[in-house]
Amino acid sequence: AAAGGGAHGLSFPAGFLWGTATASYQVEGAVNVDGRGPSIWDTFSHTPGKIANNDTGDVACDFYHRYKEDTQLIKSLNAKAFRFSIAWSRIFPTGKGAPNQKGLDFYNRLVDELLANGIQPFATLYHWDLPQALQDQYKGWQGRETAQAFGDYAGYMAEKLSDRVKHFFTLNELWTFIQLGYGDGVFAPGLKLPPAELNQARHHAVLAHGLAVQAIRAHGRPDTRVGLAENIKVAVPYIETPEHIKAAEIATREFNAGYTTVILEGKYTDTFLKNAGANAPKFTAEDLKIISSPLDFCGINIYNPEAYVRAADNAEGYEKIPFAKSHPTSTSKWELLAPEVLYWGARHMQNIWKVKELYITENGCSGTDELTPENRVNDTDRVAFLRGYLSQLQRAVTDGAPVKGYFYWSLVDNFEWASGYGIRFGLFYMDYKTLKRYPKASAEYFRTMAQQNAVL
Ligand code: PNW
Repeated sequence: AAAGGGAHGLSFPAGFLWGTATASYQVEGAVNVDGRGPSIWDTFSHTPGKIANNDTGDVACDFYHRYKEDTQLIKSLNAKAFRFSIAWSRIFPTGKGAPNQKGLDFYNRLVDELLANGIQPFATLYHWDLPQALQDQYKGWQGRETAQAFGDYAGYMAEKLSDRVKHFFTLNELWTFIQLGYGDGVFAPGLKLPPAELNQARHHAVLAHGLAVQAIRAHGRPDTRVGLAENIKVAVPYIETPEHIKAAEIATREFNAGYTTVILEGKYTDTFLKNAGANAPKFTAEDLKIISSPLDFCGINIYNPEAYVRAADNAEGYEKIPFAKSHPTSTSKWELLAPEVLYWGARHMQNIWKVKELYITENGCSGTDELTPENRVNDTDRVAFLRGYLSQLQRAVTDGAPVKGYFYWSLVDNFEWASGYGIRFGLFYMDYKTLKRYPKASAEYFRTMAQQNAVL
């Protein structure tokens, strides 16, 4: 057998970490249990017309009570890592002030259960369920105070969990919760802010990331490691020649100017500031230093390319090629399928920003999964997705990209935000009436890949 891999297939290096991911509001349920405070997603999902079918996360997958059963599912996949998120309002019901021990105890139990089963916990501190009190008091991310409160909460979590949790992520997908929540109004808190205010909210989010990095360093054990989990907007070179690859790097840097680029470079790009003009965010040099606090690793969530690009003789140095109307998607219409995005996402992180350690913190495929009378789910689309995307990831690693692990989104079908329960990403099918979990064909596929450490 090849080093660390199977006799057949495309092998990964020994020690490559296989995992799956979830997020608190999408799976936990138990929203009124043990002192949890309300979050903006409780408010949003209970506002009629905001979520498909008016679904809410009130019960979700009841992970709060079934985490032991789900730990066994993770184990059955041969996964050695699990990425989950902590509900801020379980720990600080109003976002700050006195901590809620019962909320902390849940994450203590979860972490202990994972470790007892040989699964490394990777904890995300913010996956969009902002305490409602911070929305009411400070207008959420529009207020600089929210960034400060996040830093304090992050430090507290590092102090309490870093004896057992060695990898923390600050914020999950800044682009998504800022753009969709404060710009387009389709995610909580459902705002459509004008550009200047949107830019300021985004600035507070990147600032919160930096403050959290510093707080985790200050309060965590010396071996605590911290990174970001951002859905980097990837430009894919439409032909893999040096000129188009260069163009894709230029484009990727600009696509992420308000997020990953400012975090990793410590400044907003000239083009970003020029385009924003009078609407540019207000910030200090000290802010930029905090925002760009050094990281131990980067997590990237990747599903689809932002664009295919080609080199161009214009001021930008690149040109987007519009997607064909017939470009295939998963059942999520935004998820334009392109396996090579995983290759280029990893390579850009390495080539543009010299990142030394990377994890794919999310990647997954939504489908129309149905349970057959024999209790099977024949998700051939997801199996094809995994083979295609993982082949490209294996190519990236073979070419030297420092990718140390892969987390499939998601372990189980769950509350898919504004799409409710109708869109399914899981390796396990959720029967929402009984809350029984059933392995899909893709679970068997994943389990074999993880076991052989190779794409098969
Ligand atoms: C990510 N878009 O969300 C999130 O991190 C997960 O919580 C989510 O379940 C997963 O991807 C699948 O959607 C996104 O509209 C939601 O471009 C929407 C978009 C992107 C990412």
